[in-house]
Amino acid sequence: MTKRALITGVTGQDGAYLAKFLLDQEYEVFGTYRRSSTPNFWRLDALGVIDKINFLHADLNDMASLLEAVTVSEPDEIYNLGAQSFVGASFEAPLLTGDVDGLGAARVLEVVRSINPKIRIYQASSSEIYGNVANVERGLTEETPMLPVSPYAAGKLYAYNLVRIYREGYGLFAANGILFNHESPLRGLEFVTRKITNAAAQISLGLRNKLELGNLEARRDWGFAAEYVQAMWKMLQLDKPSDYVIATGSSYSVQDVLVTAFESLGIDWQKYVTVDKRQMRPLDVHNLVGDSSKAKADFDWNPATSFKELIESMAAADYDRWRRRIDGEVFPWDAPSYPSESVFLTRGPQK
Ligand code: NAP
Ligand code: G4F
Repeated sequence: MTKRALITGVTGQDGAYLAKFLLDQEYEVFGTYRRSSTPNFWRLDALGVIDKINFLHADLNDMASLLEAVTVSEPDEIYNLGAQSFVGASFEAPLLTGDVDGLGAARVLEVVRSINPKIRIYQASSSEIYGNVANVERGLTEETPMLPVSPYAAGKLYAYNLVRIYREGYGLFAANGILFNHESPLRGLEFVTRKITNAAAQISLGLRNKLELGNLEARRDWGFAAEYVQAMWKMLQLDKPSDYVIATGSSYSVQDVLVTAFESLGIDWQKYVTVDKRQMRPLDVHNLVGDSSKAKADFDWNPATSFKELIESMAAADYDRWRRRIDGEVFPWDAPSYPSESVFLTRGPQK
């Protein structure tokens, strides 16, 4: 029988790659979206899946909309990817971030517990929850104690703990994927990798001449998003639910991203980059390195794309977009596309 999956945050980077992956596995895919004044379906358009998803209007802040989405879609699996996912913004909007990222997950768990406790839940947890722990270089595991240093991470840690509590207390099949940073050409422009690759592409084409960044010394364990969404799915196919670190095992600095992206486009980053204190956070995580041995042992997950390949592919994609835009080509993100009306599931008039 065809399996049904509901993805919150389907319009985001991971939502788009996961929707594509699940459609390729012949799932029926339902995705929640938020109403906004400008359509935000460009990633799904870019991956060619915009008209293959059943869209439900729902917000993680709104319990009624989540109840409706789960009732209508009757999923076998829920992937809770929706979040205010930008760590920097969580310092400006700590209450909203806690509500969406923390209480939002609680709402999803409660809906499942009350409607159908057999639904399997994937919770998008994050390596940010570790904060600045000692001996990072040995690799952070599922056993490493967590000490968040941002409102985003505090919200995600609340969600992480609730997943564990609902799993042990109510027997739900709920799993935390503790994913380390993962990027792609579909990454939001506010995140540092894409901010750099997009600026490098513009600079190399003479469209801009400076780039302002914050903490160049911060180090992250960066992998490729399309590989990470496969791990989400694998976690929900196991006999027993558990929590898993998903990471490459190597960390690189923001400066390494700069060097790799700019060199790949034949430019010298030092001529264009300045450090802007406004891009720095009140607290920052200095270094993250994950150890995903448990994922390898339990479901044979391995990252394949190297840091260099990842950053070079993002720089090349941004260069290609700007080059073609200069040549007059119109892209989904220039002229926002909208799915056909038939894929929106609405209540319609009262019977
Ligand atoms: P993203 O591109 O920022 O996507 C976030 C998604 O959440 C978007 O679809 C967004 O909708 C949606 N959303 C925001 N607020 C919402 C709300 N109130 N109700 C419902 N949906 C809401 O993030 P991503 O990189 O795909 O990450 C996916 C998830 O993994 C997030 O939970 C993130 O925190 C977590 N995570 C990401 C990484 C990473 O490196 N990418 C690592 C660890 C964990 P709009 O399109 O309408 O804004
Ligand atoms: O790209 P970032 O904004 O990602 P960050 O904060 O690591 O968070 C991402 O990964 C988490 C997993 O660990 C996810 F949970 C989260 O949702 C998100 O996807 O920043 C990376 C590093 C930081 O140390 C930041 O201070 O880059 C540093 N940085 C330096 N200059 C900058 C900049 N970050 C941004 N966004 N912009 C800058 O100009």
